Amino acid sequence: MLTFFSEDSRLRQARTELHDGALVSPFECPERVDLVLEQLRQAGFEVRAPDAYGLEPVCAVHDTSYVSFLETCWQAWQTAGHSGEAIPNIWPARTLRQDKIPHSVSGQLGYYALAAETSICEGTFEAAMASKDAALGAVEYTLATGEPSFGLCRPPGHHAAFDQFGGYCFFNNAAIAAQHALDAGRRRVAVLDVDFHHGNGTQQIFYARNDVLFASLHGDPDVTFPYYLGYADETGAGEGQGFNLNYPMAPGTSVATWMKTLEQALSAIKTHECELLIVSLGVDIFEGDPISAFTFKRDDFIALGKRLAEAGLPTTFLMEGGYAVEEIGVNVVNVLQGFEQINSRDR
Ligand code: SP5
Ligand code: ZN
Repeated sequence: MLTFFSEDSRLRQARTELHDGALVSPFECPERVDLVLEQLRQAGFEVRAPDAYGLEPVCAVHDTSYVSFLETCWQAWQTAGHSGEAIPNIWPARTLRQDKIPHSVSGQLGYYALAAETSICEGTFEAAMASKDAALGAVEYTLATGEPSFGLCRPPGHHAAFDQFGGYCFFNNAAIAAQHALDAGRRRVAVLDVDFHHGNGTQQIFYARNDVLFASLHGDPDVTFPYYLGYADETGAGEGQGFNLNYPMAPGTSVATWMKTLEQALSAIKTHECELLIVSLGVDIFEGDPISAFTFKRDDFIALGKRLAEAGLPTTFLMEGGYAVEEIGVNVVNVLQGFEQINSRDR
């Protein structure tokens, strides 16, 4: 399967993540892409560098002031004299004003962040740009040819909302790709999110719209990040009513139950006549993932790929999470190879 990847994805090399009350080396590290690339090459998949698409497709789903903040944050943080990486430590919480965007970079960090684990450092903006270019390259290829593609996006995207970063995400690659497909004339796009964590950003961006069907299988937010979104009763608003589908599942849920739940999501995608399938592919559903709690084994990823191919739609896969670094490449490539086994058989 043709893969799109930009080397600039490596430019974010954060040193700190707030985890378990300590600053640790981030789970979302550049080595992740090395292991995926190695397995893609072993599988004989071509890897192509995407074009640079600039900021226009980003601003089609994100707030321009938010984008400017990301572009200037690291410089402003250093100018303000801080020594570590940029990490928020105050937010416009419920009892504070929601309508002020402070001048200070510390105030802006809280305003534009939805979580504190994700630091901003040198190269973060450039890597986020590279990541969305991989998504755009992949989706453009699928739109042009009908063939499946894989955007090796790093950093990931699905937690990034209209004007907030967090959960290792800055630009919402899946949302950017979905909007790009609509702007190219597709009438309805499905985003199927199989990452262990709820895709709160993708949900928020499309919540009141019926041209993007968002379906997400994830760890129950009652006990799992991002905690404050991803419940089953979030079904969309206004015109978007019925176009948001959440399938929260308990930590430890079996693969059999997960696959049965996938049937519900795929059946909704079928009923709603989607013309393109974007898969937010997080392989943190793997049993060995250090921060997640589902139970996929290596071979289960092949079965997942096969089942997604049976949906019969033009499909673009976009990399989201997956932190069992040694296994990430095998797990990703298993999904893509499983998909191709069915996809090529059917033509
Ligand atoms: C894209 C993506 O997968 N983002 C995940 C962001 C998760 N950030 C917070 C994780 C907190 C995990 N705590 C888990 C404790 C397990 N012992
Ligand atoms: Zn995840």
